[in-house]
Amino acid sequence: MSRTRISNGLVVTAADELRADVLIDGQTVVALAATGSAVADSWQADTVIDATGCYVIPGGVDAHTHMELPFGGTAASDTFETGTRAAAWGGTTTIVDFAVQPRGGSLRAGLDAWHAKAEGNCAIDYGFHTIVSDVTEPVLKEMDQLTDSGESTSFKLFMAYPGVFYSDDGRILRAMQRAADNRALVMVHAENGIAIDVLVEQALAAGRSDPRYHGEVRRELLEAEAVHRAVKLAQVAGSPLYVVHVSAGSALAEIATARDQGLPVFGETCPQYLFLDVDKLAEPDFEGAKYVCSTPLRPREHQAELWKGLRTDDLQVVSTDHCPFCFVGQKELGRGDFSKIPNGLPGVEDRMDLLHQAVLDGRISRRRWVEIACAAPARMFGLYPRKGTIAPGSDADLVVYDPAAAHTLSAATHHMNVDYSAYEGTRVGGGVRTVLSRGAVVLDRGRWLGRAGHGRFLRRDTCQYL
Ligand code: DUC
Ligand code: ZN
Ligand code: ZN
Repeated sequence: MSRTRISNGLVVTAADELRADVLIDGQTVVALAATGSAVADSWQADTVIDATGCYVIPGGVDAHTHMELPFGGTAASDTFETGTRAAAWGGTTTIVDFAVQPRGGSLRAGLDAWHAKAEGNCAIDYGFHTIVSDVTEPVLKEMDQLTDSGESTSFKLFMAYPGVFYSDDGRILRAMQRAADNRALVMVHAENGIAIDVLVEQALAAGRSDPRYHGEVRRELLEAEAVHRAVKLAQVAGSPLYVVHVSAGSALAEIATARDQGLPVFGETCPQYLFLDVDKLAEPDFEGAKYVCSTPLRPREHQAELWKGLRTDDLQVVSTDHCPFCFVGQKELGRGDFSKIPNGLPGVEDRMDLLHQAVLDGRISRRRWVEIACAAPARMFGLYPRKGTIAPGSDADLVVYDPAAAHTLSAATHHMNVDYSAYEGTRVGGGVRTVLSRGAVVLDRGRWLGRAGHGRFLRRDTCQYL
Protein backbone atom coordinates (compact mmCIF):
# COMPACT_ATOMS: atom_id res chain seq x y z
CA MET A 1 0.00 0.00 0.00
CA SER A 2 1.40 3.41 -0.86
CA ARG A 3 2.56 5.79 1.83
CA THR A 4 2.38 9.57 1.58
CA ARG A 5 4.01 12.09 3.88
CA ILE A 6 2.89 15.69 4.12
CA SER A 7 5.82 17.67 5.49
CA ASN A 8 6.51 21.10 6.96
CA GLY A 9 2.94 22.36 7.19
CA LEU A 10 1.01 23.82 10.10
CA VAL A 11 -1.55 21.15 10.96
CA VAL A 12 -4.74 22.90 12.03
CA THR A 13 -7.63 20.99 13.55
CA ALA A 14 -10.53 22.20 15.69
CA ALA A 15 -8.43 21.37 18.74
CA ASP A 16 -4.81 22.14 17.88
CA GLU A 17 -2.26 23.89 15.72
CA LEU A 18 0.90 21.83 15.36
CA ARG A 19 4.03 22.03 13.25
CA ALA A 20 3.79 18.42 12.26
CA ASP A 21 4.29 15.98 9.45
CA VAL A 22 1.39 13.70 8.60
CA LEU A 23 1.88 10.10 7.49
CA ILE A 24 -0.76 8.43 5.33
CA ASP A 25 -0.85 4.73 4.64
CA GLY A 26 -3.24 3.90 1.83
CA GLN A 27 -6.49 5.69 2.60
CA THR A 28 -5.85 6.46 6.25
CA VAL A 29 -3.83 8.83 8.40
CA VAL A 30 -1.55 6.64 10.49
CA ALA A 31 0.67 9.11 12.39
CA LEU A 32 1.55 12.71 13.14
CA ALA A 33 4.99 13.73 14.40
CA ALA A 34 6.70 17.04 15.06
CA THR A 35 8.34 18.37 11.90
CA GLY A 36 12.08 17.76 12.03
CA SER A 37 11.78 15.16 14.79
CA ALA A 38 13.63 11.87 14.57
CA VAL A 39 10.29 10.08 14.29
CA ALA A 40 9.09 12.14 11.35
CA ASP A 41 12.45 11.94 9.63
CA SER A 42 12.46 8.15 9.94
CA TRP A 43 9.28 7.78 7.91
CA GLN A 44 9.68 6.17 4.51
CA ALA A 45 7.11 7.36 2.00
CA ASP A 46 6.46 6.82 -1.70
CA THR A 47 5.25 10.39 -2.09
CA VAL A 48 6.22 13.49 -0.14
CA ILE A 49 4.05 16.59 -0.33
CA ASP A 50 5.87 19.70 0.81
CA ALA A 51 3.44 21.97 2.68
CA THR A 52 5.95 24.65 3.67
CA GLY A 53 4.11 27.89 4.35
CA CYS A 54 0.74 26.14 4.19
CA TYR A 55 -1.86 24.83 6.57
CA VAL A 56 -2.75 21.17 6.54
CA ILE A 57 -6.42 20.93 7.44
CA PRO A 58 -9.05 18.21 7.40
CA GLY A 59 -11.11 18.21 4.22
CA GLY A 60 -14.26 20.28 4.53
CA VAL A 61 -17.52 18.58 5.43
CA ASP A 62 -20.52 20.25 3.79
CA ALA A 63 -23.52 18.78 5.57
CA HIS A 64 -26.17 20.50 3.46
CA THR A 65 -26.21 20.12 -0.33
CA HIS A 66 -28.89 19.48 -2.95
CA MET A 67 -27.31 17.99 -6.05
CA GLU A 68 -29.86 17.38 -8.83
CA LEU A 69 -32.75 18.34 -6.53
CA PRO A 70 -36.02 18.52 -8.48
CA PHE A 71 -37.51 21.79 -7.26
CA GLY A 72 -39.61 24.67 -8.52
CA GLY A 73 -40.41 22.98 -11.84
CA THR A 74 -36.77 22.30 -12.66
CA ALA A 75 -33.77 20.59 -11.03
CA ALA A 76 -30.62 21.87 -9.35
CA SER A 77 -28.01 22.19 -12.07
CA ASP A 78 -25.11 20.40 -10.39
CA THR A 79 -25.14 16.64 -10.75
CA PHE A 80 -23.38 14.51 -8.18
CA GLU A 81 -20.48 14.37 -10.63
CA THR A 82 -20.11 18.11 -11.24
CA GLY A 83 -21.08 19.12 -7.71
CA THR A 84 -18.69 16.84 -5.87
CA ARG A 85 -15.87 17.79 -8.23
CA ALA A 86 -16.54 21.47 -7.54
CA ALA A 87 -16.66 20.74 -3.82
CA ALA A 88 -13.19 19.22 -4.00
CA TRP A 89 -11.87 22.23 -5.93
CA GLY A 90 -12.96 24.27 -2.95
CA GLY A 91 -11.41 22.01 -0.31
CA THR A 92 -14.52 20.07 0.67
CA THR A 93 -14.08 16.29 0.72
CA THR A 94 -17.39 15.12 2.16
CA ILE A 95 -20.95 16.15 1.41
CA VAL A 96 -24.18 15.08 3.04
CA ASP A 97 -27.01 15.54 0.53
CA PHE A 98 -30.77 15.22 1.03
CA ALA A 99 -32.69 12.26 -0.40
CA VAL A 100 -36.32 13.23 -0.86
CA GLN A 101 -39.22 10.96 0.11
CA PRO A 102 -41.60 11.06 -2.86
CA ARG A 103 -45.05 12.18 -1.67
CA GLY A 104 -47.09 9.09 -0.94
CA GLY A 105 -43.95 6.96 -1.27
CA SER A 106 -41.45 5.58 1.19
CA LEU A 107 -38.17 6.92 2.54
CA ARG A 108 -36.64 3.82 0.92
CA ALA A 109 -37.86 4.94 -2.50
CA GLY A 110 -36.27 8.37 -1.96
CA LEU A 111 -32.97 6.91 -0.86
CA ASP A 112 -32.92 4.42 -3.73
CA ALA A 113 -33.41 7.28 -6.17
CA TRP A 114 -30.59 9.28 -4.58
CA HIS A 115 -28.23 6.29 -4.51
CA ALA A 116 -28.91 5.81 -8.20
CA LYS A 117 -27.96 9.42 -8.93
CA ALA A 118 -24.82 9.39 -6.80
CA GLU A 119 -23.32 5.93 -7.11
CA GLY A 120 -20.35 5.81 -9.42
CA ASN A 121 -20.48 9.55 -10.02
CA CYS A 122 -19.00 11.23 -6.95
CA ALA A 123 -15.43 12.48 -6.74
CA ILE A 124 -15.53 12.61 -2.92
CA ASP A 125 -17.31 10.69 -0.16
CA TYR A 126 -20.96 11.39 0.43
CA GLY A 127 -23.80 10.59 2.78
CA PHE A 128 -27.56 11.20 2.83
CA HIS A 129 -30.04 12.83 5.14
CA THR A 130 -33.66 12.10 4.30
CA ILE A 131 -36.32 14.73 3.62
CA VAL A 132 -39.54 13.44 5.15
CA SER A 133 -42.42 14.93 3.19
CA ASP A 134 -45.16 12.61 4.44
CA VAL A 135 -45.04 11.41 8.05
CA THR A 136 -47.01 8.15 8.31
CA GLU A 137 -46.74 5.09 10.60
CA PRO A 138 -44.71 3.09 8.03
CA VAL A 139 -42.43 6.09 7.53
CA LEU A 140 -41.80 6.35 11.28
CA LYS A 141 -40.77 2.68 11.24
CA GLU A 142 -38.44 3.37 8.35
CA MET A 143 -36.80 6.10 10.43
CA ASP A 144 -35.89 3.41 12.99
CA GLN A 145 -34.44 1.09 10.35
CA LEU A 146 -32.44 3.77 8.58
CA THR A 147 -31.02 5.09 11.83
CA ASP A 148 -30.10 1.58 13.02
CA SER A 149 -28.34 0.76 9.75
CA GLY A 150 -26.62 4.15 9.57
CA GLU A 151 -27.87 4.74 6.04
CA SER A 152 -29.56 7.97 7.16
CA THR A 153 -29.49 9.06 10.80
CA SER A 154 -30.92 12.55 10.26
CA PHE A 155 -34.29 13.58 8.87
CA LYS A 156 -35.34 16.97 7.59
CA LEU A 157 -38.85 18.30 8.07
CA PHE A 158 -40.20 21.47 6.52
CA MET A 159 -42.37 24.06 8.24
CA ALA A 160 -42.31 25.88 4.87
CA TYR A 161 -43.41 25.02 1.31
CA PRO A 162 -47.06 23.95 1.80
CA GLY A 163 -48.05 21.41 -0.82
CA VAL A 164 -44.44 20.47 -1.54
CA PHE A 165 -42.36 19.40 1.46
CA TYR A 166 -44.48 20.92 4.26
CA SER A 167 -45.39 19.01 7.42
CA ASP A 168 -47.85 20.36 9.98
CA ASP A 169 -46.95 20.58 13.67
CA GLY A 170 -48.59 17.23 14.47
CA ARG A 171 -46.51 15.42 11.88
CA ILE A 172 -43.36 17.17 13.01
CA LEU A 173 -44.12 16.23 16.61
CA ARG A 174 -44.55 12.58 15.63
CA ALA A 175 -41.22 12.55 13.82
CA MET A 176 -39.54 14.20 16.80
CA GLN A 177 -41.07 11.67 19.20
CA ARG A 178 -39.66 8.91 17.05
CA ALA A 179 -36.26 10.61 16.98
CA ALA A 180 -36.34 10.88 20.77
CA ASP A 181 -36.65 7.07 20.85
CA ASN A 182 -34.31 6.06 18.06
CA ARG A 183 -31.61 8.73 18.58
CA ALA A 184 -32.00 10.21 15.09
CA LEU A 185 -31.55 13.94 14.59
CA VAL A 186 -34.49 15.97 13.30
CA MET A 187 -33.47 18.88 11.09
CA VAL A 188 -36.03 21.60 10.57
CA HIS A 189 -36.48 24.21 7.85
CA ALA A 190 -37.99 26.81 10.15
CA GLU A 191 -40.22 29.30 8.35
CA ASN A 192 -43.98 29.64 8.80
CA GLY A 193 -44.89 28.56 5.27
CA ILE A 194 -48.65 28.88 5.74
CA ALA A 195 -48.34 32.55 6.72
CA ILE A 196 -45.72 33.21 4.04
CA ASP A 197 -48.05 31.89 1.35
CA VAL A 198 -50.70 34.41 2.41
CA LEU A 199 -48.17 37.23 2.10
CA VAL A 200 -47.02 35.91 -1.29
CA GLU A 201 -50.58 35.91 -2.57
CA GLN A 202 -51.17 39.45 -1.29
CA ALA A 203 -47.91 40.75 -2.77
CA LEU A 204 -48.66 39.29 -6.19
CA ALA A 205 -52.24 40.61 -6.11
CA ALA A 206 -50.80 44.07 -5.44
CA GLY A 207 -48.49 43.75 -8.45
CA ARG A 208 -45.34 43.26 -6.37
CA SER A 209 -43.73 40.54 -8.46
CA ASP A 210 -39.99 41.39 -8.48
CA PRO A 211 -37.39 39.17 -6.79
CA ARG A 212 -36.99 41.71 -3.98
CA TYR A 213 -40.48 40.82 -2.69
CA HIS A 214 -39.20 37.32 -1.99
CA GLY A 215 -37.16 38.89 0.82
CA GLU A 216 -40.10 40.95 2.04
CA VAL A 217 -42.75 38.25 2.33
CA ARG A 218 -40.46 35.71 3.98
CA ARG A 219 -40.48 37.85 7.09
CA GLU A 220 -37.85 37.55 9.78
CA LEU A 221 -40.60 37.20 12.37
CA LEU A 222 -41.89 34.14 10.55
CA GLU A 223 -38.46 32.52 10.78
CA ALA A 224 -38.12 33.36 14.48
CA GLU A 225 -41.67 32.16 15.19
CA ALA A 226 -41.02 28.87 13.43
CA VAL A 227 -37.74 28.30 15.28
CA HIS A 228 -39.52 29.02 18.58
CA ARG A 229 -42.29 26.54 17.69
CA ALA A 230 -39.79 23.89 16.57
CA VAL A 231 -37.90 24.25 19.85
CA LYS A 232 -41.11 23.82 21.85
CA LEU A 233 -42.19 20.80 19.80
CA ALA A 234 -38.77 19.21 20.31
CA GLN A 235 -39.00 19.97 24.02
CA VAL A 236 -42.41 18.27 24.21
CA ALA A 237 -41.07 15.29 22.28
CA GLY A 238 -37.84 15.16 24.29
CA SER A 239 -35.80 15.15 21.09
CA PRO A 240 -32.77 17.07 19.88
CA LEU A 241 -33.25 19.62 17.12
CA TYR A 242 -31.00 20.96 14.37
CA VAL A 243 -32.20 24.16 12.71
CA VAL A 244 -30.92 24.47 9.14
CA HIS A 245 -29.91 27.65 7.31
CA VAL A 246 -30.55 30.19 10.08
CA SER A 247 -30.53 33.66 8.53
CA ALA A 248 -32.19 36.01 11.04
CA GLY A 249 -30.74 37.36 14.26
CA SER A 250 -34.08 36.85 16.02
CA ALA A 251 -34.20 33.21 14.92
CA LEU A 252 -30.69 32.74 16.28
CA ALA A 253 -31.82 34.33 19.55
CA GLU A 254 -34.45 31.59 19.90
CA ILE A 255 -31.75 28.97 19.49
CA ALA A 256 -29.49 30.74 22.00
CA THR A 257 -32.33 30.88 24.54
CA ALA A 258 -33.00 27.17 24.10
CA ARG A 259 -29.33 26.34 24.52
CA ASP A 260 -29.10 28.53 27.61
CA GLN A 261 -31.89 26.38 29.03
CA GLY A 262 -29.70 23.34 28.40
CA LEU A 263 -31.79 21.98 25.53
CA PRO A 264 -30.10 19.90 22.80
CA VAL A 265 -30.80 22.48 20.09
CA PHE A 266 -28.25 23.12 17.34
CA GLY A 267 -28.01 25.70 14.58
CA GLU A 268 -26.48 25.98 11.13
CA THR A 269 -25.95 29.03 8.99
CA CYS A 270 -24.58 29.39 5.47
CA PRO A 271 -22.05 31.68 3.74
CA GLN A 272 -24.81 33.54 1.87
CA TYR A 273 -26.21 34.83 5.17
CA LEU A 274 -22.76 35.78 6.44
CA PHE A 275 -21.53 37.56 3.30
CA LEU A 276 -24.59 38.69 1.28
CA ASP A 277 -27.57 40.82 2.23
CA VAL A 278 -31.10 41.54 1.11
CA ASP A 279 -30.04 44.41 -1.17
CA LYS A 280 -28.87 41.77 -3.64
CA LEU A 281 -32.51 40.84 -4.25
CA ALA A 282 -33.15 44.35 -5.56
CA GLU A 283 -30.50 44.17 -8.30
CA PRO A 284 -31.97 45.45 -11.60
CA ASP A 285 -32.90 43.48 -14.73
CA PHE A 286 -34.16 40.54 -12.71
CA GLU A 287 -30.58 39.86 -11.51
CA GLY A 288 -31.98 39.76 -7.97
CA ALA A 289 -33.32 36.30 -8.84
CA LYS A 290 -29.78 34.97 -8.52
CA TYR A 291 -30.06 35.54 -4.78
CA VAL A 292 -33.46 33.96 -4.20
CA CYS A 293 -33.12 31.26 -1.59
CA SER A 294 -35.04 30.27 1.52
CA THR A 295 -34.58 31.24 4.23
CA PRO A 296 -33.95 34.56 2.42
CA LEU A 297 -31.04 36.96 2.60
CA ARG A 298 -31.56 39.49 5.41
CA PRO A 299 -30.59 43.13 6.05
CA ARG A 300 -26.88 43.54 6.66
CA GLU A 301 -27.12 43.96 10.44
CA HIS A 302 -28.05 40.28 10.82
CA GLN A 303 -24.58 39.27 9.68
CA ALA A 304 -22.93 40.54 12.87
CA GLU A 305 -25.43 38.51 14.92
CA LEU A 306 -24.62 35.36 12.96
CA TRP A 307 -20.86 35.87 13.32
CA LYS A 308 -21.36 36.36 17.04
CA GLY A 309 -23.43 33.16 17.19
CA LEU A 310 -20.59 31.30 15.50
CA ARG A 311 -18.10 32.66 18.02
CA THR A 312 -20.27 31.81 21.04
CA ASP A 313 -21.19 28.36 19.67
CA ASP A 314 -24.90 29.16 19.54
CA LEU A 315 -24.38 28.23 15.88
CA GLN A 316 -22.19 25.17 15.42
CA VAL A 317 -22.05 24.54 11.68
CA VAL A 318 -21.62 26.43 8.43
CA SER A 319 -22.96 24.45 5.47
CA THR A 320 -23.83 25.78 2.04
CA ASP A 321 -27.38 24.64 1.23
CA HIS A 322 -25.80 24.39 -2.23
CA CYS A 323 -28.80 24.31 -4.59
CA PRO A 324 -27.74 25.93 -7.87
CA PHE A 325 -30.07 27.04 -10.63
CA CYS A 326 -28.76 28.77 -13.74
CA PHE A 327 -29.88 32.35 -14.26
CA VAL A 328 -30.67 31.63 -17.91
CA GLY A 329 -33.53 29.20 -18.27
CA GLN A 330 -33.97 28.35 -14.59
CA LYS A 331 -34.10 31.46 -12.39
CA GLU A 332 -35.90 33.04 -15.35
CA LEU A 333 -38.90 30.80 -14.70
CA GLY A 334 -39.90 33.42 -12.14
CA ARG A 335 -39.91 36.50 -14.40
CA GLY A 336 -43.09 38.32 -13.51
CA ASP A 337 -43.73 36.16 -10.42
CA PHE A 338 -41.02 35.97 -7.75
CA SER A 339 -42.73 32.94 -6.18
CA LYS A 340 -41.86 30.89 -9.27
CA ILE A 341 -38.11 31.57 -9.05
CA PRO A 342 -36.45 28.28 -8.07
CA ASN A 343 -35.04 28.76 -4.58
CA GLY A 344 -31.37 28.15 -4.08
CA LEU A 345 -27.82 29.44 -4.39
CA PRO A 346 -24.57 27.84 -5.52
CA GLY A 347 -21.72 27.76 -3.02
CA VAL A 348 -20.25 24.30 -2.39
CA GLU A 349 -16.95 25.41 -3.94
CA ASP A 350 -16.74 28.74 -2.10
CA ARG A 351 -17.39 27.88 1.54
CA MET A 352 -13.89 27.05 2.76
CA ASP A 353 -12.37 30.13 1.12
CA LEU A 354 -15.07 32.52 2.34
CA LEU A 355 -14.69 31.23 5.88
CA HIS A 356 -10.93 31.52 5.62
CA GLN A 357 -11.45 35.15 4.61
CA ALA A 358 -13.33 35.52 7.90
CA VAL A 359 -10.19 34.28 9.65
CA LEU A 360 -8.16 36.96 7.86
CA ASP A 361 -10.79 39.54 8.80
CA GLY A 362 -10.46 38.56 12.47
CA ARG A 363 -14.03 37.29 12.77
CA ILE A 364 -13.11 33.73 13.77
CA SER A 365 -9.91 31.93 14.68
CA ARG A 366 -8.19 29.41 12.44
CA ARG A 367 -9.26 26.56 14.72
CA ARG A 368 -12.85 27.79 14.74
CA TRP A 369 -12.70 27.86 10.92
CA VAL A 370 -11.83 24.18 10.92
CA GLU A 371 -14.38 23.47 13.63
CA ILE A 372 -17.43 25.02 11.94
CA ALA A 373 -16.52 23.77 8.47
CA CYS A 374 -15.08 20.31 9.20
CA ALA A 375 -15.18 18.94 12.75
CA ALA A 376 -18.59 20.10 13.98
CA PRO A 377 -20.54 18.96 10.90
CA ALA A 378 -18.74 15.60 11.11
CA ARG A 379 -19.67 15.25 14.80
CA MET A 380 -23.20 16.51 14.27
CA PHE A 381 -23.90 13.87 11.65
CA GLY A 382 -21.98 10.91 13.05
CA LEU A 383 -18.87 10.96 10.89
CA TYR A 384 -16.21 11.89 13.46
CA PRO A 385 -13.28 11.17 13.73
CA ARG A 386 -13.32 9.38 10.38
CA LYS A 387 -14.03 12.79 8.84
CA GLY A 388 -13.47 16.30 10.18
CA THR A 389 -10.10 15.90 11.84
CA ILE A 390 -6.53 14.72 11.30
CA ALA A 391 -5.68 11.88 13.65
CA PRO A 392 -4.36 8.33 13.43
CA GLY A 393 -7.24 6.28 12.06
CA SER A 394 -8.98 9.18 10.30
CA ASP A 395 -9.63 8.97 6.58
CA ALA A 396 -6.85 10.77 4.74
CA ASP A 397 -9.15 13.56 3.55
CA LEU A 398 -6.73 16.46 3.74
CA VAL A 399 -6.29 19.88 2.27
CA VAL A 400 -3.00 21.72 1.90
CA TYR A 401 -4.21 25.30 2.14
CA ASP A 402 -2.05 28.26 1.19
CA PRO A 403 -2.97 31.25 3.38
CA ALA A 404 -0.79 33.58 1.33
CA ALA A 405 -2.59 32.89 -1.96
CA ALA A 406 -5.49 35.01 -3.13
CA HIS A 407 -8.10 34.75 -5.83
CA THR A 408 -11.33 36.26 -7.07
CA LEU A 409 -14.52 34.24 -6.96
CA SER A 410 -16.15 34.20 -10.37
CA ALA A 411 -18.36 32.12 -12.64
CA ALA A 412 -15.58 32.41 -15.22
CA THR A 413 -13.27 30.29 -13.08
CA HIS A 414 -15.46 28.21 -10.78
CA HIS A 415 -16.24 24.55 -11.40
CA MET A 416 -19.88 24.47 -10.31
CA ASN A 417 -22.29 23.78 -13.16
CA VAL A 418 -24.06 27.11 -12.93
CA ASP A 419 -23.84 30.24 -15.04
CA TYR A 420 -23.27 32.77 -12.27
CA SER A 421 -21.44 33.17 -8.98
CA ALA A 422 -23.29 34.54 -5.96
CA TYR A 423 -19.94 36.07 -4.96
CA GLU A 424 -18.87 37.37 -8.40
CA GLY A 425 -15.80 39.59 -8.03
CA THR A 426 -15.23 38.89 -4.34
CA ARG A 427 -11.53 38.78 -3.54
CA VAL A 428 -10.60 36.11 -1.00
CA GLY A 429 -7.26 35.58 0.68
CA GLY A 430 -5.98 32.02 0.75
CA GLY A 431 -6.55 29.11 -1.54
CA VAL A 432 -6.61 25.36 -1.82
CA ARG A 433 -3.34 23.96 -3.12
CA THR A 434 -3.66 20.17 -2.79
CA VAL A 435 -6.64 18.00 -1.89
CA LEU A 436 -6.57 14.35 -0.87
CA SER A 437 -9.65 12.17 -0.63
CA ARG A 438 -8.99 8.93 1.26
CA GLY A 439 -5.30 9.20 0.46
CA ALA A 440 -5.72 9.91 -3.26
CA VAL A 441 -4.56 13.29 -4.53
CA VAL A 442 -7.61 14.61 -6.40
CA LEU A 443 -6.38 18.15 -6.95
CA ASP A 444 -2.89 19.62 -7.04
CA ARG A 445 -1.92 23.20 -7.86
CA GLY A 446 -4.84 23.75 -10.19
CA ARG A 447 -4.67 20.30 -11.81
CA TRP A 448 -7.68 18.00 -11.48
CA LEU A 449 -6.56 14.43 -10.76
CA GLY A 450 -9.75 13.02 -9.28
CA ARG A 451 -12.35 10.83 -10.90
CA ALA A 452 -16.08 10.25 -10.79
CA GLY A 453 -16.71 7.09 -8.81
CA HIS A 454 -13.85 7.52 -6.36
CA GLY A 455 -16.31 8.85 -3.75
CA ARG A 456 -18.00 6.28 -1.55
CA PHE A 457 -21.29 6.28 0.29
CA LEU A 458 -20.89 6.85 4.03
CA ARG A 459 -22.95 5.09 6.64
CA ARG A 460 -23.15 7.33 9.67
CA ASP A 461 -23.38 7.14 13.42
CA THR A 462 -26.03 9.17 15.25
CA CYS A 463 -25.29 12.73 16.40
CA GLN A 464 -22.13 12.73 18.47
CA TYR A 465 -23.05 15.83 20.50
CA LEU A 466 -25.71 13.90 22.40
N1 DUC B 1 -34.07 26.38 0.36
C1 DUC B 1 -33.47 26.72 -0.78
O1 DUC B 1 -33.10 27.87 -0.97
N2 DUC B 1 -33.33 25.76 -1.74
C2 DUC B 1 -33.68 24.42 -1.56
C3 DUC B 1 -34.54 24.12 -0.43
C4 DUC B 1 -34.57 25.17 0.61
O2 DUC B 1 -35.06 24.92 1.68
ZN1 ZN C 1 -34.48 24.32 3.77
ZN1 ZN D 1 -31.56 22.88 1.86
